[in-house]
Amino acid sequence: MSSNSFGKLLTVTTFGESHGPAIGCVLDGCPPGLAIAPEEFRHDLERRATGKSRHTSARREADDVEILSGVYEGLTTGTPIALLIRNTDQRSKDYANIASQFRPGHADYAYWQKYGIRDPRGGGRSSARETTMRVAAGVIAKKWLAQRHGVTVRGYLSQLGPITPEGFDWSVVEDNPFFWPHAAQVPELESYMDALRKSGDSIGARVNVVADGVPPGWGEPIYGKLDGDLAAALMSINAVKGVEIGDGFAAVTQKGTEHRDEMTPQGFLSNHAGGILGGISTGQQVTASIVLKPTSSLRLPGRTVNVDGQPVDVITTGRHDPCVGIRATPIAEAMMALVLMDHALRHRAQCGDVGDVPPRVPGQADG
Ligand code: EPS
Repeated sequence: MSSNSFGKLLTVTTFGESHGPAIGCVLDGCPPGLAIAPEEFRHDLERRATGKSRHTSARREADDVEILSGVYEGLTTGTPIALLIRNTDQRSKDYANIASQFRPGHADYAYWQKYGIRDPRGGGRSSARETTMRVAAGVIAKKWLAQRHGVTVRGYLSQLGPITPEGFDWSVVEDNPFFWPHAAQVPELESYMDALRKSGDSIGARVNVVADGVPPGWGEPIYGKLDGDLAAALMSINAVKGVEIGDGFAAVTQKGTEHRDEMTPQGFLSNHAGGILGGISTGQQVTASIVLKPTSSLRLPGRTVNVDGQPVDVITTGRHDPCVGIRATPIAEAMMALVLMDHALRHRAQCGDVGDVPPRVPGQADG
């Protein structure tokens, strides 16, 4: 399988470039009978889209989804679901000057070294435009998880540069362009971003994503761990440089007595593990956190080399996000939902009848 696909029983393949005629995906392995209509993609695609606030890229795409296959009379048929979105607002001339230069911190250098050829328009395949299709595929996964298992996947921005939330309320996350969980700080975020944009620089961010309602048992030891697959899926998002599950790197200073999640007949007393033990869900909330690096496309000049290896100063013009993390929340949700749905199907395939017989008590004779 090529690396434009992921998943085992539910596989997602995306294709397309930022300035090509279209982007798309094929979602294969979705069970039949799930109702899905083109307009159901709109909400999450708009949450991710550019051009929605002054704090993101000004490119304006309609992001209208065409369902090409796998759905008949509004229901999934069990065959591959192909989704297509046509690109309509490419401005490739912005990339004329940097076609022969490498932006420091950008994938275009590594692509050039690997393939010896690249589509420089909008970053080609390395563009965040590709994440549109992950979000589209994630809409189907979110719907199936909610209907079949009552699972919900939600995220929020948990740090923007130096700013961290001073309060938390899920109900305000969707009411501001940052997915920020504390309404009183939104003006501070606006001012920070306005000053940053004026300066021409960019900034990193952190996004937290959680799944509620995940039953115990999803995830496979050893090389198909739920946390391993989640980490890979989240790390595959453009600009992600770090992934944590549960307490993540904070565990380095924790004592065992602090980190372990003690259990009572009423349930767990804490959730440092992020809802996953031994690579398998425990029935607690599944929690993950990702860090996105600051955007490398900057109008501030930087030293680099051109394709001939000559030193040059590079300036990137065009419509770029000063903080890609601002739009990353729906992408992280989609990736978590797709991994969870894949594991739900895998669990059903191997262990679907485990609950039919009582678990064997160790040491007790059969019969
Ligand atoms: C991007 C650069 C910009 C963004 C784009 C991601 O593209 P362009 O230079 O063509 O305007 O607008 O994001 C999207 C188009 C999108 O839908 O997310 C990049 O370099 O990654």
